Amino acid sequence: MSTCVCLVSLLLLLSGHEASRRYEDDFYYGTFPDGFLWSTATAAYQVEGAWNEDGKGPSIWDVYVREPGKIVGGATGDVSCDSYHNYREDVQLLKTLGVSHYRFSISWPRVMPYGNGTVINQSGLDYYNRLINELLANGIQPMVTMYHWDLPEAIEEDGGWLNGDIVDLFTGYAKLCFKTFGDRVKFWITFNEPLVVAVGGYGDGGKAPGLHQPGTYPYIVAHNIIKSHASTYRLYDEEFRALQKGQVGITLSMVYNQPKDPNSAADRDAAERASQFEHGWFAHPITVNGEYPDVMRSQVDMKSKEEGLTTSRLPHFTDDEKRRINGTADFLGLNYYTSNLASPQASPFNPPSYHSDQDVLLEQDPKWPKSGSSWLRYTPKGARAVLNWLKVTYKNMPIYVTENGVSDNNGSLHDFYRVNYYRDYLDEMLKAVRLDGCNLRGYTSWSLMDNFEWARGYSEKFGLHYVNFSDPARPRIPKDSAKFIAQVIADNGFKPPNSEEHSL
Ligand code: PNW
Repeated sequence: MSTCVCLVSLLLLLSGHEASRRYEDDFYYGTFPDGFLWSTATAAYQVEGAWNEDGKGPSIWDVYVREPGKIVGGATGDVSCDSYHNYREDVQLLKTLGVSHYRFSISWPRVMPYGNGTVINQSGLDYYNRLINELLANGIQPMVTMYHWDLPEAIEEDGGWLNGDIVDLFTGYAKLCFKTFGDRVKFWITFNEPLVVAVGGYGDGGKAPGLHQPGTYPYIVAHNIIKSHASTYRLYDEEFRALQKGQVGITLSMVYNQPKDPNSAADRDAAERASQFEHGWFAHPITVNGEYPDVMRSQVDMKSKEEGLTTSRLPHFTDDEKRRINGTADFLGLNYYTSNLASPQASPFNPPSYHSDQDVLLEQDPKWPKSGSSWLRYTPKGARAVLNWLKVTYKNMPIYVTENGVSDNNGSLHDFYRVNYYRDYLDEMLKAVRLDGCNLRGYTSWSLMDNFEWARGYSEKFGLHYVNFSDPARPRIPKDSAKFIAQVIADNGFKPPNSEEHSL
């Protein structure tokens, strides 16, 4: 009897203590909740091609890829997968995968060649109408990103995201999208990864338009993106929501910042600081209180002062703007690929940059398995951890994984490492839902097919389908990972190996 009581209390103690780490090293069999959304993704510049066809205006990427030395192999997205002409085939691939949704983006300069209302390109609108109608005819719902990095070049010539006029221009473009497609599109993502636009495009210059002012531009760009997002959300509320009944959110790229030594308070603080700079930068004003995270405000204010500046490099929202910005996401989109180890690092303030403002050293463990991209290592546990971080930090608001995937450099059809990656990452997400109560509503793989991987050209491939880029017809062939994902979707998760219906 007393042994029994002892055992029970020991078990209780252990389960309480270990609750957040249940099944940490085990595979967990189970299914996602009913109604879980399954999707796969592409982006306009990465797949469409037809860069100057039928009245499309140039985007900053059409210009950037023509600058010598910017893109591996001098590649461009001029043709890429040629989805502009092959979209019917794309929809058939989606049908075979069994997805409920398809995430694609609209190219702003394809529908507004100058980015403003002076010219509306009907041929561009027709293309997206054809794609949306083809999806719906095949039982697939569109999930639409309005901005996946391809700004109209005409707007960049007026300062792009650095010029506050862009807020009204973007809202005008968003209005055209809601008006034209909103009868059929119920899932809107205003921006894909604003951090990459701000830091990659205007801070370190590795992405279009390739500007390099790392201490100031990223903060100005992000400020204008947040205002554009909020203005678009308010527009939907005021003019479209009652009739169209869709949802509007924003997608953030989230590396999971893990304390280098979990037992060190300084490392835990560093990890939290990095996460607030990366994710809180956008999620905090939009979902918490209309302001940047406290730690970001204090760090950048302090560094600005040290440099002798009289105003902070991190701008302020007015009270009116704060009210307008707070509460403008029906969901957060999460792009999760990899993790970092965080520890404190006192950075010199000269030269100031978004990175040095954080006083954090971010690195990866060389033992983590590599991929075809230098920044991406196999870190499935971060998927569960980042979902738990979001749950705690943003009051368990609805989350959709809007990208997750892995690259190689050869486009192999027998991509067992990608199958392993998807299986392990998805299983960690399943644990987050079933064991930790995270509010994850859907999952999107990146990508439907191999495509133009920005500055890496065609040298890094993320596709579930192989694309032959030397064949003018751009044929697509399913990889083993496509069959695997189709099975997971059919099972809505992972059935135990002895389950009768399991057909793998
Ligand atoms: C995403 N990170 O970018 C983009 O949305 C896609 O267009 C792109 O093709 C895909 O990932 C693969 O690179 C990311 O640092 C940029 O973790 C940075 C990170 C993740 C994704």
